[in-house]
Amino acid sequence: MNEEISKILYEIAILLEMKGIEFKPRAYEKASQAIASLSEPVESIYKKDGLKALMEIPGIGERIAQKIEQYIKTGHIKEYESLKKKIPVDLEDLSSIEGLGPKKILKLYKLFNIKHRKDLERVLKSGKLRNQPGFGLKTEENMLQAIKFLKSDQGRAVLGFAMPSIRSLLDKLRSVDGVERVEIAGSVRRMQETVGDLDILVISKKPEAIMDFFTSMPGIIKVDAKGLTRSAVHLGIGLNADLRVVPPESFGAALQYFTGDKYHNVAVRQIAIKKGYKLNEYGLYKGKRLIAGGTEEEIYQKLGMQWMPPEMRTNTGEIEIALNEKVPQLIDYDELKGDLQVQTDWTDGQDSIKEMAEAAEKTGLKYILITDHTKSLAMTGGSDEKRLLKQMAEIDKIQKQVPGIKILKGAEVNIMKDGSLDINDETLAKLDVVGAAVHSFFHMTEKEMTKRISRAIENPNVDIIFHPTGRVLQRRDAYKIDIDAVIKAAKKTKTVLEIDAYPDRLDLKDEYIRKVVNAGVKLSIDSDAHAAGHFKYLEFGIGQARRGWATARDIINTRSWQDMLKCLK
Ligand code: DGT
Ligand code: CA
Ligand code: CA
Ligand code: ZN
Repeated sequence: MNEEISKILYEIAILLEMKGIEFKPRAYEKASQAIASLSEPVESIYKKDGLKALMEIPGIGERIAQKIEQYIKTGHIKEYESLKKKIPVDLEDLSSIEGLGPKKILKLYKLFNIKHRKDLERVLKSGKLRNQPGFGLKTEENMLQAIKFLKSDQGRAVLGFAMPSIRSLLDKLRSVDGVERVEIAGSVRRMQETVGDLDILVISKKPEAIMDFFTSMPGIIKVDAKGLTRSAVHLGIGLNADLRVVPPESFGAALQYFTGDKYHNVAVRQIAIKKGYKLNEYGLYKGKRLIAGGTEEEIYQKLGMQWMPPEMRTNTGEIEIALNEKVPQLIDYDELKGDLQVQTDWTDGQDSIKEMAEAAEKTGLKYILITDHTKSLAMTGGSDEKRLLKQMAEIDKIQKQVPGIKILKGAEVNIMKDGSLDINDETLAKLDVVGAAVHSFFHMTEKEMTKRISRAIENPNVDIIFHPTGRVLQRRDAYKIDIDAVIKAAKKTKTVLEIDAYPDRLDLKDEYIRKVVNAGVKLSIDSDAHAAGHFKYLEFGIGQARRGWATARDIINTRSWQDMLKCLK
């Protein structure tokens, strides 16, 4: 129910914004986020103490609590339905198109009766839109591109968002009678950004019991296959899953094979053939004799290779370094000490500075950098110079209440179209760490965008470039940029480049991380948290760093905050 209510509140926010109503949309948006991040069902909160209990949820006021109550009691919210009657558009469908905000959606509905993505595509292709004020040929191209992008990525899930469901599935499987071991292989184990399906391997004394359980779990949409060694189902979370029961003596071979990726496997198999072996998902064989199979380590060892972390297995050079025993010591999942991109309710974050600090401390972090948005991002309520100074004073006060974690002062300063910043240098110089990022004018030539970001890099106050390529998975491509030139500028000025760990950003991507590491430029891994529950996303930034072969030394926030500051320009 939380998900439904959260979605409706969010849609009310958009519908109100369409009508040009002020402030109220923001309240609904916050309430929507608050409901989405609850760890218990909202109806059980309501059961405890009614309306009063609902109002105790941070971000929920009396009016919105009444709406939620109405939904719990009747299954709908009247205001939503009357708004929806006036503007009957498929908001979820349309607002997933990059560049299409509430105002434009409304305009499209009024002009051409566009309710769905399909309608929009038709009108775009007819060329009718380009003559309308506020649209034009460029917008038309961008929107068509965005639609194409959405289509190409369908059927894959963003790993960081799907991971909690994946883990809870694995835990359920672990508790089934007879099960001795459960591992996830495939793209999930390699920590790929998005995953197509789940490849689960199991050792069990009672294959029948695990297969019965797997194919009859609640929420399953369809069973594609059911056998004693393999079953396949469509999970309700929008993913397919394969489960294989494997004998213990083959488990390592199966894990190696189903972890992939395909290109890595092909290369490893060729090495096996060259040595006179045969390698498949059951084991490494000399003729008919099993040489290795129980663990991955013994298979790689017999092939004269070092074992390497799954994140590296893409056949892009890892085979050679494994043969030469030069596999790097990648950054580990427990090595981050701080988080250098954290938003609060001073701008578009959901929780207060104190709540963010406490949540970060709970996840084991020693420091966070508060980086709220700045003034040219009006929709987030970005801070100007005066408000930044006020926030710094506030941080000093809050610091005393949370002695277990250091709160550093920073900002996510907006990089303007010409590469200048929207906060003056005098104020920036007072912050502990300054992050700068592009949030607008994405469609520039490569040359213009490179110049724009290089100019920001050259500002002596800019320490880190946040999400350096601006992509959002399944939503928009990176802007055009000459990454080598950006890395060179960062090197010259000692500017740090970020790996934004937010699951649908993961920006920089792995290929670029390797370039940064090779150039000896430093990186940070930051959650880009907009709520207390978001620090858990750091894991996926670390996974991304590992896929880019980064070590702890390459990442500045593996250090204490004092040593981290010494890495800055
Ligand atoms: P996904 O599911 O698209 O996110 O990516 P993967 O890597 O999980 O791919 P999937 O599920 O098709 O297959 C799981 C693993 O099985 C894959 O990583 C490597 C292995 N595999 C699949 N097809 C082939 C193949 O044609 N040749 C070899 N050598 N291995 C394969
Ligand atoms: Ca897979
Ligand atoms: Ca598969
Ligand atoms: Zn933000």
